[in-house]
Amino acid sequence: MQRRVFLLAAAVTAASAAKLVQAGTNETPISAKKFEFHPAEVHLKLGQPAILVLTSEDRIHGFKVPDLGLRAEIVPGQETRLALTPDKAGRIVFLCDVFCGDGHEEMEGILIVEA
Ligand SMILES: [Cu+2]
Repeated sequence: MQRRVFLLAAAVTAASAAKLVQAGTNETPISAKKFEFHPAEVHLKLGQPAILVLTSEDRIHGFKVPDLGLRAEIVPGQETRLALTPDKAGRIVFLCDVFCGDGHEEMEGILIVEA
């Protein structure tokens, strides 16, 4: 079954993204640095709009969720906001897709969508 994702905004400025934030939308911060995401495990609710607020502590990283067809770049000094509404419960891997050094291949985390 094909997953549907409502991508409202990718890599937009915090100012314009703020207009998209609606009451009840969960904001989840995720920070990136060589070679990890923190938190590496993010819990989302099935069917509930969420915004991932991505920041980097050191250099440009990527944030890719292959199963959802989502990706963004995380640039130091900026917030990258990704809006999504998970429509399927389960575990979804996210990873860095911008080569950032020797530990790049292990730089990943997981979205856990709970029903
Ligand atoms: Cu990387």
